[in-house]
Amino acid sequence: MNIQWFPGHMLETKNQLKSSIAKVDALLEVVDARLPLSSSNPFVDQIAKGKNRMKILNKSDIADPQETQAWLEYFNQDMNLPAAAICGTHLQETSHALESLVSQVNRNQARKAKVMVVGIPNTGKSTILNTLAGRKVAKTGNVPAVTRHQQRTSLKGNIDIYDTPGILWPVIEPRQRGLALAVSGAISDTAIDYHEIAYFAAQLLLERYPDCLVGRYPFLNPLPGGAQALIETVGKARGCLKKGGYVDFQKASQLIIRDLRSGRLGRISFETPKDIDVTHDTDH
Ligand SMILES: Nc1nc2c(ncn2[C@@H]2O[C@H](COP(=O)(O)OP(=O)(O)OP(=O)(O)O)[C@@H](O)[C@H]2O)c(=O)[nH]1
Ligand SMILES: [Mg+2]
Repeated sequence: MNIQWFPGHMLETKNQLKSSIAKVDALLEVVDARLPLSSSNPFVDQIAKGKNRMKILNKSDIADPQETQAWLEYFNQDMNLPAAAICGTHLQETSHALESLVSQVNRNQARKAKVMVVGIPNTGKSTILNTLAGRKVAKTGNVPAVTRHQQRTSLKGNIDIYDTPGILWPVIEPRQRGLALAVSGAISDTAIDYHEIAYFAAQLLLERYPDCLVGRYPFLNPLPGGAQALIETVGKARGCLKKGGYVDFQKASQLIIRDLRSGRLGRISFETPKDIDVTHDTDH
């Protein structure tokens, strides 16, 4: 079964984007640096045709720096798509990315440059907007689908910037992509099974980031051989127990996911350019 989460406002946003795209000069596409390909919405490729565009790998402060570098090379060189990695609360990084995008816009300085911020939920679009504006103009939050309406803000440099609600697509396939998105926090908790996404996360951590696991959970000595054993050991050690002393897998799973999402497990990327073609299709 594939993950499905497509609340009504996303369809409405999609239609609004289609009709308002002609009015903007450039698109600032915000993806999650930990999974830059899985968090890229194929719909953006469709509406971006002929537009100035920049892919922003946000949350790079909690992504694996080596993988982020590999992704930047992939987008900038292999895909010929301007890309930058930033932390959304960092003024210099966000301003630099915006300036570089606006500099591509062919305009008379007297005319406003119109930039639209687009992407999937929870990638940090509104956070970036607040950083650029230097004040809280948009609501942000650590759950997906915080922004529900398009919002225009005027920035210095004669720039109008539009924040938009994050959008996904009706059925997220393949399953691996849905799981990576769920682990990142892009999909509502109501549409996911914590145990299943923790299993996926545990496999990733065991295979690619064993040192991060030991750093956060020093009691993992030796490292468990599989995902289920890892969740169970963490649950036992951290007191996630049910009556009778059995491990509460739901609680243990939530604990691991929280640690991973917050960066407490270290700087972790969920995918690398080497995974390409194995997990992606673009026909949505
Ligand atoms: N570590 C880290 N967290 C970030 C960064 N940018 C944003 N966040 C956090 O990510 C969460 C989502 O941020 P928002 O700005 O609300 O995301 P959004 O893309 O506007 O989300 P929607 O409105 O739901 O589409 C918040 O908890 C932010 O504090 C970043 O660069 N690094
Ligand atoms: Mg938002």
